[in-house]
Amino acid sequence: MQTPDIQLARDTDDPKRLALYGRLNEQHSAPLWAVMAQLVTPEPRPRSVAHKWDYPVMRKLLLEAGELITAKEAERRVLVLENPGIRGMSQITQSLYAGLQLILPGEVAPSHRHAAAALRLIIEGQGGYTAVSGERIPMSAGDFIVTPSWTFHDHGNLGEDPVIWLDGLDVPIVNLFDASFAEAYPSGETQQVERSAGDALARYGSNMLPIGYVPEGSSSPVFHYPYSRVKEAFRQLARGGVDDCHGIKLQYTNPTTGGYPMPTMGAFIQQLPARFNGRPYRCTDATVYCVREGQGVSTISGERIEWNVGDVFVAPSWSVTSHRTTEHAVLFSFSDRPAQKALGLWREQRLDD
Ligand code: GTQ
Repeated sequence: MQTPDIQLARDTDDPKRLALYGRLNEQHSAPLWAVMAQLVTPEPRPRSVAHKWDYPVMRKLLLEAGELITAKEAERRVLVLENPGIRGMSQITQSLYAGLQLILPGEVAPSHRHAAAALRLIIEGQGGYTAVSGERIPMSAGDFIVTPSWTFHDHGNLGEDPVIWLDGLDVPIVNLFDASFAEAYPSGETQQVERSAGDALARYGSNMLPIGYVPEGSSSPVFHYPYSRVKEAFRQLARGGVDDCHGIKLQYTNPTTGGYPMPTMGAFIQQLPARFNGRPYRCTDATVYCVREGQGVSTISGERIEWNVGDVFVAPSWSVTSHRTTEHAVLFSFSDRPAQKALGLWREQRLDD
């Protein structure tokens, strides 16, 4: 068998040791002591870096793509957001994929399903929908939508304007386990509509459950988390206290369990009051933010990131992060927190100013 051309361990000049390393290499083996420090690090050493994707710039490029390729031809017309520290991997963090998707009026992105779970945060446009489990979920700006693993989903735009949203998928996690499957919907481009819009939200998301309901699977039976409900909650909560790191921060839940909407990805939304000067914080889940309202500045690992509505920015694992605002702002975010918690890996730390 061909020995791959690998970098031999170089922790020494001792010719005897180097000769041993050569013979180890021939046996597809290597000395742990030469790689231990990179392998078992005292704290996270992410290759991904803090970065912001400017919405007006990305929006222009996305609309340009809209003139060059149809949603049907592309299957999904998406600009992948690639972390500058790990280019070419289709990853925004070590464990997550993110992209900006465009559907033009009258277009359909054909139905398919895959092992990877997806979440969406609608950025702009009226009249878009995602069909999941026989229900067409209407998309409004600020809505959070989940597409659990292995559920058929197609997207469409019945309105008159471009519809743009942020996609988050757990593709790198699925591929870490070499557990990827995917297939097209067997009959036609769009799935059969079997339930009226709002059915799942009424059934499972109204502080009640159908009598005799038994949870099935590990994902939320609610696929749609309308922004109008988030706003209502924030209006009420603004009368109370504000966390000194996070402002008023809520996590989206599976209402039947109180857990995360999906086993691999968690999503959050936080309201930061005007003139908020947040205390620094870090956690082991690298976090992707999308600005929903307002503007502000986040400092991530000492780097200043100024943000406005629609911008997407990412904080790597364990990077010290703080948020500041001049005006009222709302940040959506998602991460692999449920996966880390399930594996007993998640840590967080509040730091002093
Ligand atoms: O909407 O199904 O950004 O399958 C990447 C892969 C979106 C989707 C993406 C996908 C989708």
